[in-house]
Amino acid sequence: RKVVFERRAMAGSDASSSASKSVEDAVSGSSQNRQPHLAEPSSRLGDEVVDSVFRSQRVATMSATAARASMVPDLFTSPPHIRDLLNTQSSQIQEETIQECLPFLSGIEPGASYNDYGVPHLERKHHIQFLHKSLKKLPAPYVAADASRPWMFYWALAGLSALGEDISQYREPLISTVRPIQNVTGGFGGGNGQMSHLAPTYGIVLALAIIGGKEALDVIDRRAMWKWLGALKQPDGGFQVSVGGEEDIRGAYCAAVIITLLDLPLELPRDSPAWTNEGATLLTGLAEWIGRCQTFEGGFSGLPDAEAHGAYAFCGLACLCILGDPHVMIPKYIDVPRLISWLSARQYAPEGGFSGRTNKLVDGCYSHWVGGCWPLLEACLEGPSRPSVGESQSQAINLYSREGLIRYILCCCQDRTKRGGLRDKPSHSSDSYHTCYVLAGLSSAQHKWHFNPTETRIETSGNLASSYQWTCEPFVGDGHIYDEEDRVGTLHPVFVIPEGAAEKTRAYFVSKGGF
Ligand code: FPP
Ligand code: K
Ligand code: ZN
Repeated sequence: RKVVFERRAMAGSDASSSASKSVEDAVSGSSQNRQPHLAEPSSRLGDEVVDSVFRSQRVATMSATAARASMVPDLFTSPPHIRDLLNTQSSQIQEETIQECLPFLSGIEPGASYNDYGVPHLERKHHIQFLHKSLKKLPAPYVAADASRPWMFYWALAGLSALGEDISQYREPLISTVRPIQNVTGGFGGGNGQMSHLAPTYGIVLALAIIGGKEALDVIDRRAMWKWLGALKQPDGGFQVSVGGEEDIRGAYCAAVIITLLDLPLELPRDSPAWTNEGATLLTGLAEWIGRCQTFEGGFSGLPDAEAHGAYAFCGLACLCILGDPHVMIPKYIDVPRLISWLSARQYAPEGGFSGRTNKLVDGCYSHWVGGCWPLLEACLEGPSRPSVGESQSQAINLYSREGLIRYILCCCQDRTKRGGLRDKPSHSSDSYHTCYVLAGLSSAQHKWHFNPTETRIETSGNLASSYQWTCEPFVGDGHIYDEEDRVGTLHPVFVIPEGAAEKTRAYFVSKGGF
């Protein structure tokens, strides 16, 4: 690999480079203690002397660990070249985060097993066990997460599916658990007796779609759902998340997912706050409303005129990709170059992962919220795929470092103890939310999606049929730094459920027809 050769050459010729330091640190295992940024001239000179005197000895005793570290490009083992010199709490915790991640990225964890690229394997068995456990009885402190139970069904089922695990054992318990959470006035709450909210409704609809089958899908009262969505639709085009609740871009995305998967009619109920005698629908003004969420930075905020955040970028882009074809809808409503600029600034080095917003820290869950934006944007720029997708990968547009993301995920986000699960960053505990979205990010980095209307799998004559026209293949090219055994399953780039599940759900409701 080009970068590795460069670094080896530098270690032989210019001992003051940080590259030679990182190999040395890898040998001594002292990366954690390195104070990389303001390297004082005196200690640098010291390093040079030590380096030249002991180089031959060091090479002779170079352990397997150091050999491994030398497989990792400098970009992921050295402190960044450009640093924030303004000392604030933000710049301090950024520096701490780099120091926290470097030992994991350098492949120097003792006793861990690494591949030829200095990347640890996916601890599939432990992550599967972790997710199964998350669906059993939880410790008392989880009472605070009671209203998030529907999300937990989705996170575990999506994660287990991505890991290749059979989930059919959960069909009956899921059906009997979610049935009483549905309200007769439409939608699902966070638990029994709670008012309906778009977030848990989205989680339950996706969980039922993953589990699949007539009995599961028939739990959903589509007519009541349609009435309730009418009550949430606002005259300015957006959706409230609950009746009288906040109007935000989560609501827009969740509503669009539900409308298309359940193939609901678009006409507004007569008592909707958005009803007009000009025939406004559930979708009127929605794309324009999302366009208003793009901020001066280029990202998306939760509602117009607020701060851009990665989670909202995914909601906005995925919603536009439900409302129409990516290459049509995204450029029509969004300043694409400005969005690419903001999204690109979310990927950090040496960490390799994504942050959620300007001046904040990398976090594993943004592997999906930010990482999941790339396939949608790449499809926007590439346009509809021609039939021979396999050949087109060499000309495919790649907007981010898949290698960086995969390194962050496999090196920093895995709890590699027997607890398993994936996490925000090494200092944080694994949980099912991060497990789901880190795996979703890994899946998307390992695959190449095409918006491919010529290979449509279902009848597209109905409303909102764009999102059933995606096809996928393994990604080939730069960033293939994992072994085949560490590949995870494919998740639909818009719905984030296993490939095929959205198509089946939609087909089932289309075949059922109106209500
Ligand atoms: C900031 O948290 C996080 C947000 C402002 C939004 C989070 C929203 C989601 C993750 C999902 C929304 C999507 C749906 C479909 C409901 P923080 O300040 O703890 O994190 P940060 O420092 O990384 O910004
Ligand atoms: K965070
Ligand atoms: Zn997170």
